[in-house]
Amino acid sequence: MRKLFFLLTLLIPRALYAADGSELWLRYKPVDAEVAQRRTIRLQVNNEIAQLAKKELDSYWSGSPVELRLDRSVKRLKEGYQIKRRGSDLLVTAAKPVGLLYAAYHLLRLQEVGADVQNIDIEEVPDFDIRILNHWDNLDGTVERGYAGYSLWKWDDLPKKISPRYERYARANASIGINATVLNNVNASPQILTPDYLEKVKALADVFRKYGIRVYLSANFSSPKVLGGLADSDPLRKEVKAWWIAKVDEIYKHIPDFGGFLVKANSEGQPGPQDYGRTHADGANMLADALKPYGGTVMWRAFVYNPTQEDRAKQAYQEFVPLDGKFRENVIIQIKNGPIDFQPREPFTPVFGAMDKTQQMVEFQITQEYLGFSNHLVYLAPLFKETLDAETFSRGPGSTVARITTSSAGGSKKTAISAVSNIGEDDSWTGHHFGQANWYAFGRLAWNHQLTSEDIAEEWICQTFTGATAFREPVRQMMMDSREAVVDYMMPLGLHHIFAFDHHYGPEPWGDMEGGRPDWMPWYYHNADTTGIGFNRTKSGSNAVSQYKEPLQTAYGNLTTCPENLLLYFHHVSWSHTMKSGRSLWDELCFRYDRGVKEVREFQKTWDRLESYVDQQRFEEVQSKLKIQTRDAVWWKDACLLYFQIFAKMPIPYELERPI
Ligand code: GCW
Repeated sequence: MRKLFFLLTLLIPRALYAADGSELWLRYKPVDAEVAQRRTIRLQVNNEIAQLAKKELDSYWSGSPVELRLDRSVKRLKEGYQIKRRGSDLLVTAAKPVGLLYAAYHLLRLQEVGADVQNIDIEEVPDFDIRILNHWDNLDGTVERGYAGYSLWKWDDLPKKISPRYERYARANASIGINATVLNNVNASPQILTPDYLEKVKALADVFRKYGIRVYLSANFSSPKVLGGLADSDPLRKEVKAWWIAKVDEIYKHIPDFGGFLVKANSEGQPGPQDYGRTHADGANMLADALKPYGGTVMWRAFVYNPTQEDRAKQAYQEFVPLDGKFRENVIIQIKNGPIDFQPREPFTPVFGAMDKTQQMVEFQITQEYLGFSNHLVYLAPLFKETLDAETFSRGPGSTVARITTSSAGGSKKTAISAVSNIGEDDSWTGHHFGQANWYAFGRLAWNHQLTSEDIAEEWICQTFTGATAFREPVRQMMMDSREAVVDYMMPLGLHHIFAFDHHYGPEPWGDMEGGRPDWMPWYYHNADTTGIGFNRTKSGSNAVSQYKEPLQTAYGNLTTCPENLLLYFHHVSWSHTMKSGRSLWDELCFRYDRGVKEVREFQKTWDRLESYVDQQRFEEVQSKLKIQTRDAVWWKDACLLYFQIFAKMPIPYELERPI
């Protein structure tokens, strides 16, 4: 009998869910006829998005009756909503139809996590106006830095054939408040702006619109020359401006709510205004002027660096800060969270807060280019929050990156936040089931950056797997520990960019290419020699610290006050330097690498213990990824320690595991 009972408990949770992860966190159970009878979902307005809100609740909401009300006069709500109890009903008010849709997903989320809505009285307004995914999807179906299969967008089938996945994609985004998407890679093919492709883009925009999602495109700065046959693409030339104006008109004829352009210019070989002796502002403003009559926005990236003598970490600041105040109102400078490139840990980019008269936005990377691709379980909410909560001191204490990027300096300026997507055509959407949590977390933080990483993880776990305490708590803990674990086994203490050349998967601290670009070589970043290790960015080195406001400049610049988790980012430190733990730097490095490996082994054990709570397929898929992660962690530890030991000339402490 007991055995039978045990077998049943194994079967029940598994039977409830789809096995391949394709439903993401949207695993609502359809309500039965009795519930549908008992509660009504009332809606007065006749609007497609509002109807969708009603439909979602009709299908899945099993609580009290709901009245969905549109009140355009409550302007402060923007895309937000209020949910209140009125007698036995719930009253939902929004200023825009999409607010009703977001409220519907809010209610369903509360239902899934088992929250009490008896005395509900909430008002939610998104922190950022534009909450946007960047797809680095190429027109040939490949995805740059994509680890979840080919692109979702089937360009050859569009516009005639509409994959059902487009709508599922839009719904998933709407459920977490994402309201915009850039369809194509920032290394943009000019072809995306041809009439044929605009038809295809229009077909996607038509699907996304009813979920409140606007389409943006990455534009290649040479498009006038390549597509229009002009002699060049000089932004100050009359014909070039006219070409863009006509192109923008054409786009809006197809897509009346087109969002605008994302541009990577004069970066890693991409064309840009500097090709013609013009500035980033000249380039961005020309596009902004063309978009302005339609309310469109230019997101102009600050990810620029060249193989000069100058420290790569300083270059975005040097190119952009002098242009402060020169950009049009509808230009937003899109800045990667860290000065180098989406590393496991970097300080925040000092451009944040250094351009008071210019709208700025963060670019995060959800796809794990530098974090073990879709093989490693790394929950990114803590990383995102580390940047958003970073204190820049630009306008005194409290000037966090979040505060700077959520406040627009008046006028018609919009605020925005972006992240490079990890989505592909894989059944699980993201390659790793836990990669879904990072898509989810980005959306939730873009809506409310004050949510805690723990709370977001809880929500996601309850909706994606189960709310059972015995499952939820250890999984949440594993997620919370995962970011520090990856820092430990890849690049502790402020080490950065010691990845294998080009693909960025494994370690290659020894990497050096005769005649190659020095700023693409790991040695450039770790500078290990017999005296020590680390990049000297203090006054006696590249002086990148000078780009930070006081008191950060002094704190980072001083060996004793620099946070240890950024030590080797800012300092070249002697191997025998005494760390806060009392260990030498070398021993500390060994200890951290070893700790990273141990942590991932714990993740394996945690997951194995939870087998009975997860369907077989997802259980095994996560289990096998954790095996890869553990092997990779050992590989990282051994490779880095054995290599650095050549310089440190010190033994690996005996209590730690020997390299294999
Ligand atoms: O992180 C680096 C990537 C490139 C990427 C570039 C960028 C799209 O290695 O693949 O190109 O950054 O952000 O522009």
